[in-house]
Amino acid sequence: MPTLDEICTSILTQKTTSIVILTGAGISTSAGIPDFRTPVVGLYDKLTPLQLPYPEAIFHISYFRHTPEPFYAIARARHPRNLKPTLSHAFLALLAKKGVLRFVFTQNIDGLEIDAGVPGDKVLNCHGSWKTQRCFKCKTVYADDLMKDAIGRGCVPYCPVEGCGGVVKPDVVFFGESLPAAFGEMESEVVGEADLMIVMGTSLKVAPVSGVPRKVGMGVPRILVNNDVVGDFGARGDDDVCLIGGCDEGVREIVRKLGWGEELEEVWREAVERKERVLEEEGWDDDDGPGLDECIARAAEAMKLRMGVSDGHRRMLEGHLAEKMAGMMER
Ligand code: CNA
Repeated sequence: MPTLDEICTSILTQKTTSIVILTGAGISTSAGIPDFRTPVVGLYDKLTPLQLPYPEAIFHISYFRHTPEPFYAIARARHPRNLKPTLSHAFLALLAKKGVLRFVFTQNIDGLEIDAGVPGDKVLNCHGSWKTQRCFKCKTVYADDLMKDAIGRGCVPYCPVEGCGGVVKPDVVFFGESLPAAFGEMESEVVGEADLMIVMGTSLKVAPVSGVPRKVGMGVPRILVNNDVVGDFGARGDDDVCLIGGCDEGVREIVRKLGWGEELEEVWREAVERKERVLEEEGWDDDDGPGLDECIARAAEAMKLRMGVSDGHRRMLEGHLAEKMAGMMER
């Protein structure tokens, strides 16, 4: 059985040189951005006052295209640009620096892997990213400063192209949209080359990305770093090592065994300082604007005023998307 010690020895002796990683919202919660599904503190439970037809609706393209207001009402509090990388993001950068990182599939849209220093060609944002945006209708790119302004005011931005007026959408893959073609390509290319798979901070509830860990070859060790056991972890018996608990804590345990603790702290400190400089240059301020709970409360009030429209949408979507509510969500 490959214990964590044996896996770490294999990395240190350069027998393990092709680590493939899959990350999710759990690696960014310590940066202050809630995940989706953790009870009470996760976004889905927090959204209850908005009385959405189902929580995922806020990120479902069928809902967003007609009712983008809830998304933009909470965007100020969820916008990832004023966030700093966590220790777990720095761990990915450290693996790259050590030359053992093959690839990172991230489901996150916050861009913190790149901010931490992971080379761009080693990361795929499977669900897109919030760094750019365009008109949903005519696809014209929308300017960053206009987006920043709209998010700051909690308003829905619309396309300025004459005769268009479509709603602007961040380049995030909403439920109901296709993943970038690069996902299938990279999955075929790198998963078979993995000599270690690490899965961190994901419920593995969103297909098709949730299938990646199952595609790693039998006999290849898999490490799960997560608050709970997810997917088929444990089913491969000896090949699965589950570090159940916080991502940052799990990472500290791994690097302690590798003897890379100090180096990790340094990579992390540099990444945070780099991001702080960028935020200062761009004029993002951690403390300005309402938090998520306040944004939701305000949006709930505003939606009450236009309840007729919301009820209509709710009835339509409840019928149209009922099957999406059960079990796994597919992009
Ligand atoms: P999820 O379904 O909310 O699951 C998160 C998982 O991480 C759960 O199993 C939690 O128990 C676990 N978890 C939460 N916090 C920690 C922690 N600190 N340490 C260890 N485990 C933790 O989120 P997934 O990523 O699995 O779902 C995919 C969605 C979430 C993607 O489409 C993302 O775009 C979306 N999302 C992204 C962000 C982000 O970019 N930071 C934030 C929230 C949601």
